[in-house]
Amino acid sequence: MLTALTGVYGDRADAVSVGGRTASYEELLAAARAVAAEVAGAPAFAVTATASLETVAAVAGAVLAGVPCVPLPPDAGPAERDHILRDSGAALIEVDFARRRPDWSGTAVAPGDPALILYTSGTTGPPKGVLLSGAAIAADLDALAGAWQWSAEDTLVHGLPLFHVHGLVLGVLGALRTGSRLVHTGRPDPGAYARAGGSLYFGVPTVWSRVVADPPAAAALSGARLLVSGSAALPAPVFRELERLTGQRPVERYGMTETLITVSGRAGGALRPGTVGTPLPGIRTRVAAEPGATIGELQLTGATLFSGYLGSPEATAAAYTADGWFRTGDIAAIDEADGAHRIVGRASTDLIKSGGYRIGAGEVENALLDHPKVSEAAVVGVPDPDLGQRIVAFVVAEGVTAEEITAFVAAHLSVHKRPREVRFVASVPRNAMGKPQKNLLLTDAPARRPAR
Ligand code: MCA
Ligand code: AMP
Repeated sequence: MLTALTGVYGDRADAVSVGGRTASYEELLAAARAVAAEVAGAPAFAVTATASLETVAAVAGAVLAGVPCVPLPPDAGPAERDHILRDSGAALIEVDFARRRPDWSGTAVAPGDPALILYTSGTTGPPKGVLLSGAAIAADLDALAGAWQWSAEDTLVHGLPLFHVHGLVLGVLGALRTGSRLVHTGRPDPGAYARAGGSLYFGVPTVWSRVVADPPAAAALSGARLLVSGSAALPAPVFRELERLTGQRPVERYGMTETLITVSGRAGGALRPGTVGTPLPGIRTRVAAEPGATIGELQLTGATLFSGYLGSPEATAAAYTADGWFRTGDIAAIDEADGAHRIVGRASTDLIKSGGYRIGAGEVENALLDHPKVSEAAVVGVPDPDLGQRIVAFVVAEGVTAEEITAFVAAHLSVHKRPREVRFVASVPRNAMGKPQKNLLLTDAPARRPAR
């Protein structure tokens, strides 16, 4: 794709702009070829995925060389970083955007080969590597280009992290596949979105909620062609405020790291708050509801699905039903009249979505339990107006402050996995099996001051 773009728009000096630095497709291709030359033949390679041209070059280089890239969250603490590097076996490389390696001649890449390995949390245990093939990514981007009428005429603007599907697959590879200009704002701030003058904008609901809280920034987006929300549920009031302030209804779409984006509203189609549209071409969905019920687990099949969890055939098998449908773990309803999908919630409360980030309660609990003063821990996501959910940790601990506990988690895991609130309790209520009863913690656990 990048090679083709170079032929058509090679002299577009501002083809890709990230955090204020710009590059033409030719410059980006040269940097990507240097990466491809360096990693060719390796099983995988890792980069610290800062919001930078280097990360864009690394991912483009991975696709060229047919070697999967593992993007490391730049704020990942040492434990998370070590786990990802050890589990993937990827060597960490430094990308030098200015370096030229003309000796790379290219290899034949099979579309089914993994292009990315993205680490994502389950309900328990450390994050798992999700293998995404070039073919799945291409199928998804082409389906989305159709649904959103996304083309080389567009300027895509976003400021999302470059180590997840939203910012990296849609937000970088999507721009390179459609040939739209890309402006990455560094961070997804309303003011930066307003100044970027794009036609197509991506954001998680927290970003859109911050945009509507800044009416002049929202008004500046009224000239855009399409505002797209995803990664978590967009609250209906934010949807309505966006429409009021920008004159347009946002398109909502639904996806997962394991499935890529599978359900979406259409540009020019009916867009209703609380619905995420209909399946993209090539995707089939069903709701596994109990007899007589209309809501149940959303299950799906299609060409955009992952190739498995790295090194975990059991976990991969467990993610599918006996008849081969992927189990999303999301509870959904499908409108009988128009097929619009509504995501009602998650089957497990142990997967938390905060600011669009997916966080496993078990991973945070394990980090808390590593603290010598913490004897029990239970982590929950509680509703939050800005983040959707915020992480609250209930701990049994003596002689340690909430700040010390939060700092301890931050030293192990990514910043966004830190509890926003630590509540000290006398004990964690458990059922007969010893499993924490988290609903009781939220309703009636007595708060207790920590003993110093
Ligand atoms: C954060 N801070 C904290 C804590 N957490 N301080 C103390 N205790 C904590 N627990 C700090 C931060 O470091 C930051 O400091 C400041 O508080 C503000 O943090 P926050 O409120 O989190 O705001 P933010 O940093 O601006 O983050 C909001 C965000 C971010 C920008 C919306 O959550 C984000 O980028 N979300 C996107 C996630 C995403 O891309 N998900 C896609 C997954 P300082 O200001 O000093 O730095 S892919 C996916 O879901 C699928 C496939 C799909 O459908 O898309
Ligand atoms: P991740 O693997 O980080 O991509 O997180 C995937 C999860 O995000 C899904 O299983 C859903 O719970 C949630 N999600 C993504 N998009 C939406 C959406 N538009 N509405 C509600 N939930 C969403």
